[in-house]
Amino acid sequence: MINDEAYDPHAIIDKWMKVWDELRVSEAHGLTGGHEDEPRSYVVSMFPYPSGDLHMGHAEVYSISDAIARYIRMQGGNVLNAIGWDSFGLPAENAALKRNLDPRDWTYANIETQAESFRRLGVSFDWRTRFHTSDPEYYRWNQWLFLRLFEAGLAYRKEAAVNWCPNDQTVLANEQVIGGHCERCGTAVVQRPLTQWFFKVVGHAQRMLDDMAQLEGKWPNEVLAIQRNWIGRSSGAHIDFKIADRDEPVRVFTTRPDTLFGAVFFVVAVDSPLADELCTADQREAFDAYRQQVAMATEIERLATDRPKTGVFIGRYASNPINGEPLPVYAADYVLAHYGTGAIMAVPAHDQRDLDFARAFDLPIRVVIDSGQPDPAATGEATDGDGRLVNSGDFNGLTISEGSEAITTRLESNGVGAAAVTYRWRDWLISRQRYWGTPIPIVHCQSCGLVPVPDDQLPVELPKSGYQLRPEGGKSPLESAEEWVSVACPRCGEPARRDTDTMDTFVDSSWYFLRYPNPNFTDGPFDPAGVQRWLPVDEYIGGREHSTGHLMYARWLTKALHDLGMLSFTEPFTKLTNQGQVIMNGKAMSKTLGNLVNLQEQISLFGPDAVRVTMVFAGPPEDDIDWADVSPTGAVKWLGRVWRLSGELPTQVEGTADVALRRNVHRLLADTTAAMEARRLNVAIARLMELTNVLRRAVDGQPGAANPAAREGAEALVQMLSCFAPFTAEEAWQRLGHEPSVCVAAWPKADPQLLVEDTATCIVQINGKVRDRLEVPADVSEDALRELVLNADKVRAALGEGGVDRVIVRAPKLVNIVPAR
Ligand code: ANZ
Ligand code: ZN
Repeated sequence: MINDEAYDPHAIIDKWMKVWDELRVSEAHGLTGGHEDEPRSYVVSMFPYPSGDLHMGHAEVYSISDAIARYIRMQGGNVLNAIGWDSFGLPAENAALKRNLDPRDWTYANIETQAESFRRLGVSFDWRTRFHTSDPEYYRWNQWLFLRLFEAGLAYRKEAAVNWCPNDQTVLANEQVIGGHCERCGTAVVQRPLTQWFFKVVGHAQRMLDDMAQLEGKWPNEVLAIQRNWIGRSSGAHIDFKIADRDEPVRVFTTRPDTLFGAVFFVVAVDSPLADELCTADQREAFDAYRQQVAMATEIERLATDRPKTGVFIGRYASNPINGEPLPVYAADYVLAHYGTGAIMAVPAHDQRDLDFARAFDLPIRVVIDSGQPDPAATGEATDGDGRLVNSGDFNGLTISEGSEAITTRLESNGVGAAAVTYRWRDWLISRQRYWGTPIPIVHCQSCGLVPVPDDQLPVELPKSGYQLRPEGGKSPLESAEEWVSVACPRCGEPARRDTDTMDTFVDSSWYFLRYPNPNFTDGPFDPAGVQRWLPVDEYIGGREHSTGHLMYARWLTKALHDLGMLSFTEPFTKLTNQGQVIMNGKAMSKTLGNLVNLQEQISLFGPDAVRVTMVFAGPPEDDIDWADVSPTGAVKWLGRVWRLSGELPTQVEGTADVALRRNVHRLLADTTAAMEARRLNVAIARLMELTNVLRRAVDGQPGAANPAAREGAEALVQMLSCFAPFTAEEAWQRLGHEPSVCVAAWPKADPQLLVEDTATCIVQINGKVRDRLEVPADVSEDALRELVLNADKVRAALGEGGVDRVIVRAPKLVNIVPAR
């Protein structure tokens, strides 16, 4: 059969979108119950933010996640492949301010555009899950959850230093501070104390670490390592130091209680209230000047180890609880106010930062661990090697770990210390002085204080007018929405004011996957039956850049809701796959850089399937894709070859199936399956390309298009292809004579019998004398066998430099070599 029609990737889009909708091929069975016999699989890719139309990055994530979803579905899984939108956030508000529009209009128009693009990309979402976090029906439950956390003491308000741009008169999110400067105007950002809302996440730090045991081997190691590091567990001791003329002792955290005898001075964070309180009158002027200077530096600058150490003596002395020695108290910026207790005992001999400080301020240096390393006072290098305690009274001679334990025990029995663990992780600051987010459901009453909005008054909807109000002076735009702000106190009825902050959008995204199974549920944030059925998420797909943010928050909230009795599991995402970024000439794509590649344009040039295949074939999912290095033309050609092939196979097969071809087909089928299982999707595509070549040769030569093995191979190829190129696969399936849809066909299975390679023993003779025996494939070709034999070690050794005159090959059993003379 000759086929000279051309493959047109565009002609088939509308046709198959319609068929799929009619057949509901992408829908999960039994969203909130039923179909229990089908193994269920819940696939979620991090939901999109509607900043415009879909971009190349979206195309990558959803090409990957959809291939996974389709694969599991073909393996007989009942797949819920969910979609929704993360639709609150700053870009909408900024765009709206610029154009004087309601952010709703901008947001919801973008969502419609993206939804249409997803359909045209052929992503097999179950559209029944769809919701948007900016819908009052969704953020109502954000507020409800906030109130449950508030009641449980997990949401609280406190004063905290936040990023402040003195020029724009506004608070900035960390992401808006670029190298210490305001993203918009370039002014140096300063820290400013404001009263903010926090979620108390740190109390779960240890469980966040312990529960990683559930994720080991299923999440990328790198993400787990990043999270471990971010939580930053340190163990050691709390030690209380008495301060002259102060009742309360000051507590420090140390990882090295064994070095207590080496403490020669004491440091408090310059920006802590404690420093301010301890400073004596005659040191006041110097202290204030120093504090002012430090306020200009960022935390990153302050932590840099290579900075010269600065500080100021504040006129007081602390007493070492182990021996009563007086230690001068300094305020310095290398001690952070919010880590540990904000105060340290300084041991210059064994801590580099303390040593740098001691040398700058001419303070004594006392070695208390004999590690055999050179004297720190002479070298300027603190010693941190293993060794035994010296200059430490009756603890001399103990090892570091024995000394730590013994000193901690002594302190404990004297009531001035205890073993302790600290974490670097901080509580989550969730309030934003922004309009386009979930209003915090709290009323401030003069007499009752913080009063929760009663559940039956939720949602507290955003006032329609608020968007016109610019953030000013660190105040939320909502503060000027006077009519909205003034309410009667829900408790006493007196005039009161609403909280005018909105929640960080990461609150919205830390539980959205719980609502997908029943997005219209009205009795709670999520339907327990749906959660019971689908959760936890089996396959979660998204970027590694969310390691310390979203992925931490979602894990934390899951634990908090578990503790509140709302969830039965403690980890939300069983398996995580990271995808890389799509870049251009080594740089992130962006409008300002002018290197933005438009997805719709690529689709109209090459068709959705070729774009999808290109994305997945470019490398392992977690690698970045440089669009400058790839081109969908190769994918278009390949898809065209599959399509042509599918039109060349007669429906009537003839003869017996060719065994060699079947072996080849089944080997590639097994390899593709293994690659899919390992989520090496690029490798799976490579195998399918190989299979296409094998089939092309078979159809053009032996055993020919009518052989049953050719059809078997082509059907398997098209079925597997449907994970990556659903439109082309569907069309090819039809050309092969099948009813739609290939997406609900089963994944083909490799016949294990065809995978065992038959082998034969080949005898190698040189001049008629047996020199070697080789195990070779039973169906080895003469050429391949000649190669094998001539490269065998023994044969090469026997032949030496002389070369070969003649080789007589009788595949697979015998090869006779006549050497050159
Ligand atoms: C005495 C000491 C002796 C220390 C020694 C270290 C070595 P990690 O591992 O990061 O938790 N430290 C404690 N609180 C601090 C703060 N707010 N700002 C800056 N540094 C602080 O480090 C804990 C160690 O860092 C603590 O142990 C303390 O110095 C310092 F040979 O105490 B160490
Ligand atoms: Zn009141």
